Amino acid sequence: MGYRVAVVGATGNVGREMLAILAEREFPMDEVAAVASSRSTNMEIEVGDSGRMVKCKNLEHFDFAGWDIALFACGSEATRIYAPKAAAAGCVVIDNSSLYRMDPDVPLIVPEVNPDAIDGYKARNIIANPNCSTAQLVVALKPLHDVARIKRVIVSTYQSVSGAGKEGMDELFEQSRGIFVGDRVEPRKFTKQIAFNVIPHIDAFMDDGSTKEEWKMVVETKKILDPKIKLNATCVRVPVFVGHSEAVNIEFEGEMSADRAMDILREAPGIMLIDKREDGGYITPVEAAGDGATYISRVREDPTVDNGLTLWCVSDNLRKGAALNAVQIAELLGRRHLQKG
Ligand code: 11C
Repeated sequence: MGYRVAVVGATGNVGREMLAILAEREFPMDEVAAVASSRSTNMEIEVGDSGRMVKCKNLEHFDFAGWDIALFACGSEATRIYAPKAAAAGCVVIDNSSLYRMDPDVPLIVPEVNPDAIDGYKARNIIANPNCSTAQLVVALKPLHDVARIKRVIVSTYQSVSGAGKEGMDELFEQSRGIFVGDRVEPRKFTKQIAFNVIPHIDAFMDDGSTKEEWKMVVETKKILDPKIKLNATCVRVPVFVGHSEAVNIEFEGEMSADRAMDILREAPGIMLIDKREDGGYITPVEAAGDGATYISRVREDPTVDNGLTLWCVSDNLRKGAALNAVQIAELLGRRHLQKG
């Protein structure tokens, strides 16, 4: 006996990945519903590469009663209206938007990092999925923090355009093409030209001069991993289609050599350490795209502080950063709270 699972926002970048990952991981489903806005009603979409086709249902009229789990990937506006309805109907919502992440009654979960926090989900019947740039960072930090306690993290991100949805990907493609054929494409989704450029701005500006993407990395890392960790982020959009990269500088309370860190990371869940200290002996986003791992490369000591370490961290932002993490949360929920059969 399996679950009845609804994917809300099924036609978007993350929703499609959610369907694909449910199929790939053979999540036990008796039924899967692809739910989307009225524009997509009756559109046929494939569940990953399974050959199984489903017709999109209209979110406005979808009855969540009798559905066990809803994976939401439809943005904050629709989530604000429909997630509480789904939760009230007895369906557990796993939400990919930022809406509920900092709600004290909503667990914010990365299964490799804070699985026990899921037990609090019953307060609202909602579980939050973190921001993509936070998810891969805490997977990398957790095993090191367990050994030598992290005091401070300085992170610079190199975030792909798929983080801004299909429109972001289309803009990079069309602008790049336009530059070659002499047909200028003005920025629409991004504030400046993204093709052959980098933009030090993701999400809205905050009063202190940081951006909301940077703020999310701070507060989400504290909620998931440890409120005592101090973190400063600079988030940058780069002309990469899929895969977020991060240059991470970490200051520990205890000793942490590069060799010890590599031994720890090699054994840690969700991590692939690729660090050959030679030409090409590291991972780039092109290689991480389509995969579920958080890749770590370029591990080295930082001689400018006591117990300092620097590393490079790359992951597929649509997978570990969104859809895969959501499906892993569903698996954890199934094991701990919603056993079937
Ligand atoms: C980006 N990280 O790359 C964002 C996308 O809070 O879930 C995800 C935003 C979020 O633009």
